[in-house]
Amino acid sequence: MHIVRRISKSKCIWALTGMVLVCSLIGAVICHQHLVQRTGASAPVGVYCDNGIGAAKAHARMVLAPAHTAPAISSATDTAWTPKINTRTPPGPAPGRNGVGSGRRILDGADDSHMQDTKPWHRVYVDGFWMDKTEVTNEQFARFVKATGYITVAETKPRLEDYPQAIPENLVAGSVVFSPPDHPVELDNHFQWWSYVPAANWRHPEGPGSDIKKRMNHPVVHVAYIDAIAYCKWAGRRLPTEAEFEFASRGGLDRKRYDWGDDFMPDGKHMANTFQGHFPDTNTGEDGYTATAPVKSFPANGYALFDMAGNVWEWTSDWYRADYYQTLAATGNVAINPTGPSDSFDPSEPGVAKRVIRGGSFLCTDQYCSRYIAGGRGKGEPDTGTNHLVFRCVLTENR
Ligand SMILES: [Ca+2]
Repeated sequence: MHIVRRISKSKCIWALTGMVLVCSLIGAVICHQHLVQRTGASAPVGVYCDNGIGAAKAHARMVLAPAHTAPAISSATDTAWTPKINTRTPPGPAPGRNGVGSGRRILDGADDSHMQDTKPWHRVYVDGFWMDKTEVTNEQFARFVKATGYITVAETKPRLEDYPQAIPENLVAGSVVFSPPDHPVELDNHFQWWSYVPAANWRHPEGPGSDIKKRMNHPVVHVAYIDAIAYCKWAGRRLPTEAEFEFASRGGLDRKRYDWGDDFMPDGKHMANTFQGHFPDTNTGEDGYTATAPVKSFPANGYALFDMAGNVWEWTSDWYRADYYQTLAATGNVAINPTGPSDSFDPSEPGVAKRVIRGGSFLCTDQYCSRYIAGGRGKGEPDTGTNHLVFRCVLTENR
């Protein structure tokens, strides 16, 4: 009963807070829709690892995406894009990328009581591919922008025709930034630590007044899914599927809790950039970082890939469905190069189409969310980035 009451309280607070925030931005009509939508949520406290993603959209809830379809952002949007999987092994060494096996059979999933969407274990086969050794950095993304003139979603003023229910003056470019309170708070209302910041984008991660001059080797942040797709296409690569990401992140290990084994801190050593202290108000940074870390700051995994867990979440190309692993397992077969479900459904936020994100971030802690574990899954709306979400690309011979 305690659990039931707690969830109910959480839902009420969430809805009320969301109502206040949304009302202040786009008015009571959208607010009502938002409230109605939110009160259908049923996920318990502690599983909202993608709160930043969901909160991002709360700055206006300007797009109420129809269920199971990709949000329409612009003519350049390619959210329905599905990667082509090759059947051949990696072609050999390539600068900045590492080969990730081929013809290997693994088990995907995780055994964690708080992560029902990671169950059950199921068998997966992926062909070999190449993967960027690191998350895409500010320096790399800057080269892409310089070459193409690309403007990210966060830098773009939302168009009224895309958000016809919004009040025009509230259509301002920006993104969601982790803005922790200075005191302990209940973990049932993520609006206490996420804020929509006008003019926050990859060049200004914390908003106006911040910059990336000393962070060029940090992962680029505030990149939406479509931004990631654009970068990978420009680079002649693509985003990894969720199965490819998990295959790569496990580094050849089988059913270990973490990418590096079963001990979170072997020999007392931090193996990934996560959150230490008391979430969300006190980040002690015992691992050396209270926000993003330069790539390669922590040991590589068994495939010589860095930061596959922690630091920042990473986009994959799969749609998110909480029941996807159940569907795969029910076939009784090995899933061959799975590319995700054909549609998206998140029980905690019905009607909002999401892509899978992986790896967890510098904000992950077992006090709230420990989805940096191998097999941990996250989800995010394709047109939304935050300051703890990036991507990396993979390469196959036929892309
Ligand atoms: Ca940290």
